[in-house]
Amino acid sequence: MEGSDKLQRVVEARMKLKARFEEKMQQTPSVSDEKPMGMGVPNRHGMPVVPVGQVVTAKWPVLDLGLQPDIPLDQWELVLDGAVEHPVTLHWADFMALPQTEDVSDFHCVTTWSKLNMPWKGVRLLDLAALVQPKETATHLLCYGYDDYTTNVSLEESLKPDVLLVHTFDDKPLPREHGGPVRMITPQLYAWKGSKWIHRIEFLTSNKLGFWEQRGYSNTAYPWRNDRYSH
Ligand SMILES: Nc1nc2c(c(=O)[nH]1)N[C@H]1C(S)=C(S)[C@@H](COP(=O)(O)O)O[C@H]1N2
Ligand SMILES: [Mo]
Repeated sequence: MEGSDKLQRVVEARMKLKARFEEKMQQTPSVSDEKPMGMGVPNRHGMPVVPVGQVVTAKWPVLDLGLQPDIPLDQWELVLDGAVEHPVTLHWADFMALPQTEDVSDFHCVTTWSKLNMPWKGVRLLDLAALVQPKETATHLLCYGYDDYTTNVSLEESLKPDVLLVHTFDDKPLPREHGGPVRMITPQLYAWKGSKWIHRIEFLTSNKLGFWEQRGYSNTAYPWRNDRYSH
């Protein structure tokens, strides 16, 4: 099947990159290092700063598993379930009726490109969590895309105020190739932690690995610690 050939190639290319970085990683301080690794300060202060090993791009590359699902708005659903008090399935109008947040943030892909100052609009994960109320025992999220992608994020990271489920980029609907109608963004983590075409967020009581995490990508994925792969 064409789709699975493409997936195989994507996985192989990523695994090669991982092998390449493993040696480099041993030459750099560990993730427990206190100091952020990169130029400038971590996070945003209006300065174009970039984490170690990243190159700034003006273009916006497209990365996927060889499939770009097409979800009409009237069929779009967002399922929030798992370890929560009030599981819900949101339809488009429900989602758009939630508090809307605008933010400008950076995007760091583990394949070494960073795109800076991206203007987004969407709903804070925090606001979605507030809606469903995670149980005391909830520790992580597993996010599912319509393309069967999955990625795990710790609850504390996901609740940061710049973690959004975005529907608008640069005042226009988020293009399908970039995960529209709705994708998640995780500006303080490598971008694979943000599922494109997001369909479901499952709250977990223990960590579960997502697609790339099962293949050796980092659980934590901190760009400012060069924390690309699990070790
Ligand atoms: N559903 C889904 N989400 C995904 C991916 C994917 O293949 N499928 N790729 C991830 C990776 S590795 C990155 S860098 C970003 C890429 O987003 P972009 O294609 O809009 O640049 O989406 C992330 N989210
Ligand atoms: Mo990526």
